[in-house]
Amino acid sequence: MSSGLYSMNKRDFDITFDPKRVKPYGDTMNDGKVQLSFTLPIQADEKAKEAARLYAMKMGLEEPSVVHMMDLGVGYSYFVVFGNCVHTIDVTDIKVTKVESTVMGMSEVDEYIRKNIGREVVIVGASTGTDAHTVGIDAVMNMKGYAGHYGLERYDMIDAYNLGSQVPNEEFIRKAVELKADVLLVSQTVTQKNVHIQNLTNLIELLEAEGLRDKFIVACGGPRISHELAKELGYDAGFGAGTYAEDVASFAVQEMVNRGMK
Ligand code: B12
Repeated sequence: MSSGLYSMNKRDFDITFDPKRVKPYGDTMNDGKVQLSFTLPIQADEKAKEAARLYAMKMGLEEPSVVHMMDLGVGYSYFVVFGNCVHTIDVTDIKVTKVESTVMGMSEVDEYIRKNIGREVVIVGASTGTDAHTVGIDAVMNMKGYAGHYGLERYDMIDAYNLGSQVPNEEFIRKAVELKADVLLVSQTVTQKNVHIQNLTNLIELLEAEGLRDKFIVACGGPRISHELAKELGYDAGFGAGTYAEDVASFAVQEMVNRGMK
């Protein structure tokens, strides 16, 4: 039987979901359909289109089809390609390290603090080191928040201090001690040359050297931060893209209670 895009080959009839052999879903189970986009440093023409198709085939896609080509200027072309993936993934064998806390809403967090801590929780945050990006830490801390989720400044029972960006680690620690912080929040966006790893590591080393590490809950976040990475670097938790204030607030207050911090 021919193997055209809409032909009835074996895969079209295979509607069985097997968690040990998961494939991308297009319009039938296990069809493996994916869409990808990339740029080639060659002039956009028929030859470039064929180069894109052959390249997708070399990447392991079956029946690749170039559905869009765009001229990006002299000597560059952009493509969108559809194709069928043959690889499968065993999702029963995947282990992820994730933040273990129950996410509560803003008023629930306030109520939890009133009931279990009995005073305002002091949270100090900054984008540290040379990192100039403020939008991430603002999203979590600012009164107006992000995507309809209020930031920590809005919480009745949280005293939130956003120190802004490019805050040296030494200055961050000094301010945290001065404000009697319970929780430190670090934002890192730039990851070029692993600058975030160096900076995040340096903060923990400084805290340890000053005997302060255990005095604070320390969490970090950013588009390329995972909980796993954060734990590896000595943080209590790490938060990635799509985090809201309530995610980190819930973690921090529950962790404070677990540790008996009052
Ligand atoms: C806006 C922006 C800027 C603005 C920043 C303005 C400002 N006041 O922040 C300006 C123009 C200044 C800028 C500068 C630079 N930028 Co810039 N910038 C961006 C851009 C377009 C958007 C970032 C953003 O605001 N995202 C929106 C926020 C809401 O998302 P977020 O940061 O991921 O935050 C969320 C989560 O990650 C999490 N989170 C973040 N922090 C924290 C902290 C905690 C504790 C928690 C719990 C959660 C959390 O919660 C947030 C909400 O969900 C990105 C590209 C992109 N589209 O992402 C590039 C980007 C981040 N920039 C980049 C670069 C390289 C730079 C420069 C180095 C460029 C240069 N050569 O000068 C400089 C940085 C200089 C420096 N010293 O830092 C690169 C980073 C590449 C890398 N991996 O390192 C990107 C990805 C662009 C790119 N594709 O190359 N940038």
